Amino acid sequence: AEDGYDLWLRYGQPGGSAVSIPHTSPTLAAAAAELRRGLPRTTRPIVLERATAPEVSALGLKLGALGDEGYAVRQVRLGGRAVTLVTGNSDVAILYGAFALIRHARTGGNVDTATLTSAPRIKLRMLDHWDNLDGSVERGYAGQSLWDWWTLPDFRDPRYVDYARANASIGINGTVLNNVNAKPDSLTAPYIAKAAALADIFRPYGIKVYLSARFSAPIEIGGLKTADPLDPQVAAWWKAKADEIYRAIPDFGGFLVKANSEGQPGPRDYHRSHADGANMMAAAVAPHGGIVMWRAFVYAETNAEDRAKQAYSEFKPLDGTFANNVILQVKNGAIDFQPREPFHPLFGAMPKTPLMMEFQITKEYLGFATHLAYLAPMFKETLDADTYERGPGSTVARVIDGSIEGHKLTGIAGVANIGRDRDWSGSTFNQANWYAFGRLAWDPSLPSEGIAREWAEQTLGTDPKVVDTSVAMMQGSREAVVDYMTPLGLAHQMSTSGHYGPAPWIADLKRPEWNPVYYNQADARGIGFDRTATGSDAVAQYAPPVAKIFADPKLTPERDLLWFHHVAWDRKMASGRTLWAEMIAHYDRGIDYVTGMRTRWDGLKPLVDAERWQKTATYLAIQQREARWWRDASLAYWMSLNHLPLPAGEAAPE
Ligand code: GCW
Repeated sequence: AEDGYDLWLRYGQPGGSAVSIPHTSPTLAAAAAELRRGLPRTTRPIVLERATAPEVSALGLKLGALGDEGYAVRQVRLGGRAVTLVTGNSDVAILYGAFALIRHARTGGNVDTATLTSAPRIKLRMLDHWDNLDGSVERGYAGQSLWDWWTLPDFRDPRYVDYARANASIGINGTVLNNVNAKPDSLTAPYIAKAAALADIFRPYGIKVYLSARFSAPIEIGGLKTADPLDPQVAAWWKAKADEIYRAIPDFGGFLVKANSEGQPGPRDYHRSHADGANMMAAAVAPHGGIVMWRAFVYAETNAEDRAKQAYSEFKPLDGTFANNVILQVKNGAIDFQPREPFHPLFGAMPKTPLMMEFQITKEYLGFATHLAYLAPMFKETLDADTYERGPGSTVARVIDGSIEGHKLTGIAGVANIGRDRDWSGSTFNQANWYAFGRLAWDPSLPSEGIAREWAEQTLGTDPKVVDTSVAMMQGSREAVVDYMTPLGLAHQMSTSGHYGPAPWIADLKRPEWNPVYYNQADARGIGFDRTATGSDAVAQYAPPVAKIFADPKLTPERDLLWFHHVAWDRKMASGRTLWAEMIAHYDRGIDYVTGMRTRWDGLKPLVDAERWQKTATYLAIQQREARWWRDASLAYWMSLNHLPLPAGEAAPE
């Protein structure tokens, strides 16, 4: 049975191409094995060799700027034979080239004539696992953690290799093994040994291991009285800890830190700044070439400021004070991975600090594993947004690829949607989000539809009907979720803590910013959060040309309207409808889209293997039922406030 285990690496019968590696290494051996398994039989032999090897450099190929990781595939004559050469400046680059060639072949390209050239635009392309040491995964919907901490480091589950293969095939080069809500134990000797075993497995695939570090670890496992970053004993403890880790993992990537956020300890506990904390830890890993990824996701119980403003307020004044091996990790939006958020105001606001993107691949707020939502259009929406940091064209993508300010340290992270389920991600279509994240991390300018197409061709087969139908389903699926959950700029209406299902009425949780009513601000008169000068003035955190648009309800795109404005129920929208009628139209449109996906998927029944077809069909039925639940529950609550009737022709909530 087809259980989805092979992800997009469904090779079928090996073609048995002739592949040679004049100089071998574990990475090149892996690349050759992949080509032998993954390619159809080719006419020309394939040679994997570095660009600096004499026989390759003698060819005088114009390879452009490949950097350390970029690859080139060329048809050349080597040693008197016509061959397909896969080359680059490192073995990992060649591995990426091998996977690109397989992708080329499996999406209809001809290997014997292939000419491919590509280099990643972003240096750190990371998966962040929110995996706990007890095997659970925070916001994970694909089963238990992949990491079997209990049997590591001795037992090296072959699945770890498949994880590395899948990631290398899309260019991911780093993995944070453990949850940002970190337990200090992850930094103890036994866990360092476990992490080292994983690092050994991932190394040939170009993947470095990183760990989330708990700021108070010097107290909890070091026996110190304080974790004050300016205390010399604390700094010395982290230095010794880093040295210990690097003895076990010589190419350890560094630390990811969630500090003073949602109850996590941090430098603010000692009245020190986030820069004090980050720089102290950065100094510990710097001698080894390590980095610190410091998260900007902060908001505090004691802070009455609009939650959407707090990260900017905290971090913007620190611009220019971070050590050069620190990178600030900023979520795509200012609240928390909602189905739609305007881009985070920190992008474009800290020119002297490298900022990396944090996307969420796991669908915490988009229906968990069950709802079908292809996230590339959402990722692209943020990456393509213009910050105006240095005038028009200063897109978020150009902030994070370092090109605006010339930063060398650049990065993008996705919170993984991976677990021990046979299909890794909880559903077939969720695999596409892992895939799309990797492809966009490599090149943020790739079109989301093109990514969907190549994913579908490799995952579901090349039958044009299957591919076209799947791509058509995927492309609008995230917008459908926005429509039936939180249309027109609404956010955080999910039931609190679980984040599943509608609960716009919740008002009684102890922290105001945990309550959906805080975000919708709905009342008899209207709905939406006033973030203009008459409200929280969050709009002022954007560059003036952007702020000008978001400050004016007439200029604000309707998709973001209720994020920035409190709007009367009878406001006239672009369609000519009132806001109330427009909201209903969006809820309905979302449901209709899901109904359409069901119909389309039904048409593929004869063309997709039974197991994956059935699971998807069942999930779509759940999604349709829950899309209606979202509309009906939301409308019932809005109607209890506005006392407006449903427009003529609209069925009453079931
Ligand atoms: O998205 C929210 C989640 C928390 C998460 C937190 C964070 C890891 O609800 O589960 O904790 O953000 O990003 O730190």
